[in-house]
Amino acid sequence: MSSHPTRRTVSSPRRAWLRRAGTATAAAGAIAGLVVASPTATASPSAPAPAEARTVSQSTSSALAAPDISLTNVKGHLNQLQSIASRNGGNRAHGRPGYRASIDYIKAKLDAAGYTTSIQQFTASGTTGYNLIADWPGGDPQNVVMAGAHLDSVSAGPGINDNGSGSAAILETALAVSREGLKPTQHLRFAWWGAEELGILGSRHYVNTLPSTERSKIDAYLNFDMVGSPNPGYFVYDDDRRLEAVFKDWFAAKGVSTEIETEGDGRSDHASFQRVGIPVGGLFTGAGRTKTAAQAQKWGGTAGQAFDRCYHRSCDTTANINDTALDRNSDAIAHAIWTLGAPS
Ligand code: DTR
Ligand code: CA
Ligand code: ZN
Ligand code: ZN
Repeated sequence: MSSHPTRRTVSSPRRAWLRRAGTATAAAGAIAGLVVASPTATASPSAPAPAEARTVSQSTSSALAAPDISLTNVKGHLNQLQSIASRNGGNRAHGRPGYRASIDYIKAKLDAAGYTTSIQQFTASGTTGYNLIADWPGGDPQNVVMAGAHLDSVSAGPGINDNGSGSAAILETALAVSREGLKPTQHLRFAWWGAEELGILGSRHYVNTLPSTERSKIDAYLNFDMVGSPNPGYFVYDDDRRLEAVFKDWFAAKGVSTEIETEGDGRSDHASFQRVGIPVGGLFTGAGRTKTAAQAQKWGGTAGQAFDRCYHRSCDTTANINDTALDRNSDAIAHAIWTLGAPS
């Protein structure tokens, strides 16, 4: 959705950690203090055996790297969201049964993985909407790292890239946190938003109804809206330079060049957090804009064609996904959670 809210910068001592984090390397180095224990809950059936408890000593020179996020698992979630849409009139839009079924699917996975989940109701266009909030128990409650994605589609189609891709990628990252029994220093919170397509309404409701004392604990909000576009670009939000660096450095280490996300200001759920001064970051693979020849040169794909020709159309199905882009972005999300989750 396009809107350009006035940005207010709210300084907060809690966000000093982000400044201390410096580059991603420094933050990643802090991960050495992580303690990893066997998960308390039953891991999801597709999960490998739980990791044995082990303490990563402070002296560990290399940071505790995030695990590989399985593209197969992420696409398994997309298949489920596709089936839900197919069983519910072809979409997962706000106010339609397919949206609530999508919420229920994701909540069930998180409950089984040991998350503390809650469904927040709100009204939009005269219909009940739902946000799903999932907290990973532990970590410093005064310092929260959030990752979010809108779960609603447009009414025209199943919304698999927009935004099943972001929803599935953060779901699988959250499940990996559980499988690894991660004990991050920061408190981790994941969110799936309703009614983004109506105007970023679900996340706006969440932020507007969050007490200011709770808002000030959120040190970073990471947004993932369209991360598997079929003719992908690799765009990184540039709203906060340290959050931007976490992603840029990771892609650079993989030999993938990135560009600054330029069409996003106010056009997705990060705007709800940005407008109250919370540092935001995120990833995007492109929507209706056309890929240039120069972009095709560095990223592959087709110049002169939209990043996602099925944007907001009925053809935004499981066939409308680029596997390499979805896999890379899922792994980048996990890297950001492991890095930002445990600054010293
Ligand atoms: N508003 C999103 C799609 C979108 C368009 N530009 C950006 C930039 C950054 C994130 C998302 C988007 C939607 O249609 O859901
Ligand atoms: Ca992967
Ligand atoms: Zn959309
Ligand atoms: Zn979207």
